[in-house]
Amino acid sequence: MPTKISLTRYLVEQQRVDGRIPGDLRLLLEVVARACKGISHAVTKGALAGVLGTAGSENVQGEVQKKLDIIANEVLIEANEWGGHLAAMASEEMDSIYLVPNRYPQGEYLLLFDPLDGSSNIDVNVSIGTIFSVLKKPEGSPGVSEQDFLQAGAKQVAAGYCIYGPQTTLALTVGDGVAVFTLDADQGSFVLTQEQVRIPEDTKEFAINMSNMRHWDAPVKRYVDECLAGRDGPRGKDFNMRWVASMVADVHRILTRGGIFLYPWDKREPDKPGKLRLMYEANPMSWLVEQAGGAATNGRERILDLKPGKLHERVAVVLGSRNEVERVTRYHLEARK
Ligand code: P6P
Repeated sequence: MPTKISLTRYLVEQQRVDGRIPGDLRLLLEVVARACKGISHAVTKGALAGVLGTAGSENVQGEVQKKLDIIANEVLIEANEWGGHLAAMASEEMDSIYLVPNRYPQGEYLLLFDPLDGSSNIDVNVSIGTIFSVLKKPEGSPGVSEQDFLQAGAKQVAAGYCIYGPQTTLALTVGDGVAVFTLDADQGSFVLTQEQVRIPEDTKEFAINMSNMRHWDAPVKRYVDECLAGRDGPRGKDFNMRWVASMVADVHRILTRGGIFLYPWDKREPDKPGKLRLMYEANPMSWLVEQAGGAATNGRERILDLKPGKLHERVAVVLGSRNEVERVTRYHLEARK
């Protein structure tokens, strides 16, 4: 029976091996994982705990908040605010940043999260998840402001998600590939179940919300039309389609067996670059995908190179199997000629 490697042991070994995980970052990641266990417990109880349905409020995105959105947000705030490893937090569910209260020691890290991604799936028992991203507070900046969070995704020091599905699974990168941990309910701990995840460079599976087809830009329409044309079309092979409408579920599938995920700009809201949020959805997912050998762009540019202007800004996302993402980029460049 192989030795079970817990998340704690993995992080300690990562810390010991090359100092990639300083003590405070290791503590941060263990606290986030513990918070995800608490969220998983609330999600799993569902109707039995009266946590389904809407909370009767809206978030900064103007979206109706589900009770579990608020619960997940509170669990993450309460778990992380006292440890001394954080300077501040930012959440999809909060208009402005959350400063660690003065009664607690301040740390050097900034934690950003979408506490419960895929909320439209909560009440219908489809996988949802928590997405998180960790940045370092800029050196020498007195106090903490929203400006300190506005760093390109390439500056992340850790990123991951926890998917609440048939298993509760945590995917994590600190820059040394992607490791996946599965929650062992008997032990109550995350156990390493996959290391050095690799996304196949090619795929036959695409993920996009097809109901928006009439709103897409020409390059995206061209790419999807070619997938739909199958073996009789220019691609010479048949494709399959998946759309869970939980980014964590679609990305987890891509990390597990390859694929391409697209949430492109569309003309429903032409002044917005896309639906998904750059800082706490696209950036962490893009780093995970790149660390697993995939690619992530906004259709034209590498997402991790984008300099954010606002905390809750949105971005178009094309990520997954490298050769497919590069094809979409090529189609955008050709369309400009
Ligand atoms: P649509 C969930 O609300 C989310 O932010 C992502 O998790 C998901 O990929 C996308 O939006 C789904 O959007 O327009 O298909 O409901």
